[in-house]
Amino acid sequence: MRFANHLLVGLLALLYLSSCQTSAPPTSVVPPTELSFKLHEINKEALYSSVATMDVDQDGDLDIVHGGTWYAAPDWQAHFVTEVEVINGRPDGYSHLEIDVNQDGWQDIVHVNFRSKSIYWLEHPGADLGEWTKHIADVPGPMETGRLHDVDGDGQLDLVPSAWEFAAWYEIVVDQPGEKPKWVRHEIAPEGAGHGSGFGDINGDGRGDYVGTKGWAEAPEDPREGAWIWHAEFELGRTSMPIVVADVDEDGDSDLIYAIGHDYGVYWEEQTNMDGQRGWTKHLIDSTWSQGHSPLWVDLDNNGRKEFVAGKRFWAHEGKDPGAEDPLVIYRYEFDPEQKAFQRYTIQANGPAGTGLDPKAVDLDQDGDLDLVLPGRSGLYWYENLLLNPNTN
Ligand SMILES: [Ca+2]
Ligand SMILES: [Ca+2]
Ligand SMILES: [Ca+2]
Ligand SMILES: [Ca+2]
Repeated sequence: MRFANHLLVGLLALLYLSSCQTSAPPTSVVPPTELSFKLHEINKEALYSSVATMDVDQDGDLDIVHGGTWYAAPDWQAHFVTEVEVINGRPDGYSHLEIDVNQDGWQDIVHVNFRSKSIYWLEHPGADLGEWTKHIADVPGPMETGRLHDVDGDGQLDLVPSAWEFAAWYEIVVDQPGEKPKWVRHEIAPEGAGHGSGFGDINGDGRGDYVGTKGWAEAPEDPREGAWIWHAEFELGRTSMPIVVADVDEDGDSDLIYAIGHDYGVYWEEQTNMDGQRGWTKHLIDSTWSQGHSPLWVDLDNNGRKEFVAGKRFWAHEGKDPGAEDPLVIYRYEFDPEQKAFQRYTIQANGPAGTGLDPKAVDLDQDGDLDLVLPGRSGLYWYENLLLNPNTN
């Protein structure tokens, strides 16, 4: 009996350990791996700048929503979502943020827009998979795109738009699941307006701060009510969206990584501390390609260290941006602490995919590695990461 108990305890411990191994991040970082990617074309005629990945029909695999169409996995059969407004030749939908806005159990999509200056959400129709319903949340002014973050730390995602004329965040309040949500706007700091923004804990107090191109806004104890404190500490230029906030050099403080949105240059801004005085040192990562408008911060080679994944946004300004005619490239950059520099790895050397305004890194084929789903004016594609299960297709 005692032996059986020991056996049971041992089995439970084994089960616990194996469950930890699948869910917890690796305890140590290993050297980066060269990766291969397989290109899949979903619709080369598609034009929308953003993409969402979600299980639209709740059959267990991840589908793709792109503007007025959703594509059902695994054969990407096209289905109607809704008519998307086209303004001066550009469709709305400058972000495709997956979130169950009304908490009815079906994921909806939030579009944050430049030309219509609006934030709206497309309500998932539910089990009948009919047309999605558009609900305007606010019309606050032109926005490059937006991202979801838990700004107030209540466990619910909030919307942080990247706006030219204001800096604010939106809390989505749902009193009863399925009821109409309220969008509550909270001001951050007017100085945070501009081309590019980010969100993350800059000063290490555990609260997420807002990063603009000319400084950062320190979150108050209650981000809903208190005043955000502006710190004009750097000048980044017209950056990507997002500006990634992460401890690049692993020395305990948060640094910034970004590309220039409509020109050449990828940089990181190192946070420094001299006698208690915070400072920032700019480092060039790559000057060879332009229009890195929409980077991601993800671990594609599963080695425990995230990479800055960035590529060109195709035809951002109809060919008027510097380098617009250059090859459509996509790279990932992983920091090497020994060299104190980023190492570059190629994902795409010359087209066809661009990164648009809201690309996604997600394990689309559910084989254990992150794949890339890439929207833009050169079409809709996905890159299958061949790190794991490379011979299944
Ligand atoms: Ca919903
Ligand atoms: Ca650091
Ligand atoms: Ca990595
Ligand atoms: Ca995968």
